[in-house]
Formats: sequence, C-alpha cells, structure tokens
Amino acid sequence: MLNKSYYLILIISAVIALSFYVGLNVNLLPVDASLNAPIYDELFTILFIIGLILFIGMTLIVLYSLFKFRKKEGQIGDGVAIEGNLTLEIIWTIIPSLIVLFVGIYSYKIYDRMGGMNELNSSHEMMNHSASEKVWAGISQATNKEYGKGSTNIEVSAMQFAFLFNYPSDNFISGELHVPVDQKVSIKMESKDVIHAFWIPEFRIKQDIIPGQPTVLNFTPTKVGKYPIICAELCGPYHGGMRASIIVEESSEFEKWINQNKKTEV
Ligand SMILES: [Cu+2]
Repeated sequence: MLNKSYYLILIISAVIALSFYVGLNVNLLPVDASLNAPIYDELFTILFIIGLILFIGMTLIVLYSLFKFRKKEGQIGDGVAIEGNLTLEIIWTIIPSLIVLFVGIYSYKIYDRMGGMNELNSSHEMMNHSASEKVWAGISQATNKEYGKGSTNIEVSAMQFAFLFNYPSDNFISGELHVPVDQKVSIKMESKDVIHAFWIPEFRIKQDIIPGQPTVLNFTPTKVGKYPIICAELCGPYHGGMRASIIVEESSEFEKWINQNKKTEV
C-alpha cells in the first residue's frame, strides 16, 4: 500500500526531473557568439532550473491548497489555525540559504572564469605589493594594462547618443565595429558625457562606459555575423536609440574592410 510520503517523494522527484528536462532543452538566450558565452550560459541554465523547480513546485502547492482547504459546506469562520512549526521553519530557512549561498559562490566562479577578476600582479612593477590586486568589472587604476592585449585593439567613444570606434593602428574612425572571427579583441572605452554601457547580448558581455575613467573589455568572437551593440545604461531621452552593430568576419574580409577605410599617411 502506498502512503502519503511516498506520493510526496514521487511528486518532488517528478518536479525536479521536469525542471531539468525543460531547463536543459529550452533555450531562451540568443545565439552564443563569443568565447565567454558558453560559460555564462552554464550559469543561466542552473538558475533557470532552480527557478523552474520553485515555480512548478509552488504552483502545485497553491493548486493543492485551493482544493484541499476550500471552505466546507456549512463552515463558518477561518477554520483551524496552526501556530508555529519549528521543524518546518528550520527546513524553509536552511534550504533557501543553501540555494542562495550556492548561487553566490557559483556566480563568482563564473565571473572569474570569464576574466572578470583577472589578477594584475603578474608584472614585476607590482612586486612590492604583497596582496594581489583584483580587477572588479574591468574598472581599476591598472585598467590600461588590460588594454592592447588583443590582436585587434579598438578605442570606443560613447556619447549621447552614439558609439564611435577608433582603429588607432590604422588611423580611422568608424560608426560600425568590425572585428575578425576567432581572434582576441581588446577595447578601451571612454564616455564624452554621461554614463553609458556597452552591451552585446550574443557575446554575453556588458561593461559600463564612464566619463573620466576608461574601462576595458577583452573578448573573442567565435561566430561570423552581425550583432547589435546596445547602450544598457539609461543615458538620456534617446537612450533607446543608442545602438550600433558589430560585424564579425573572416580575417581576409576584415583586412579588406580595414584597407578600404585606412587613411593614407600624408
Ligand atoms: Cu547611452
């Protein structure tokens, strides 16, 4: 004979199995087009699965309660009230705490793997510092050291309401960002007025652009194509229109584009 707890375990297992199935098979994100993207997507999948377990679980509990505890015929008042349940309270404190702790530590790991916490004391200039300095979100006094490590290095200017891309080694400015596929790109960003943000959803990267404080982003595109660059910081009345495009192309195409735009030395 089956008892109540057997059913409970069965239902919880089914909810978890369904959540994993949906979480691993339904993709809500745009195409992943940079080396960073699959790392970020791991975190998203885990969060999506946790969210699904909670959503499906709570919906079932609400539906169950609606029928189980509905007002019986002839019943007056609110029925029997339960006053406190220590075991239950301990369980519903410990489980969410563990989930939040796990998500926090796991997010930190992902951020570190994406290069968000790169150590800066690898060079000899910092020998007198015993503790290692970490860069939070690419913003640091040592930011300039992170720039220029790509095979293509570009300076980005953001202003109300446009992005401009300067190719310093070829001496020209473009309104469209062109980069070669499978090669590391390094961009240094500066704002002419207010705070903007440089966001490419397909690359899973986003970085603030701050007046007076350059920020750096290094990334490697992995798929040829045209993707949107979106300003992700409310920067004024036309913020919504502050967009540009990044064109990822084969290096031969990229060279061709560079040569078409290059300014000849006078
Ligand atoms: Cu903006």
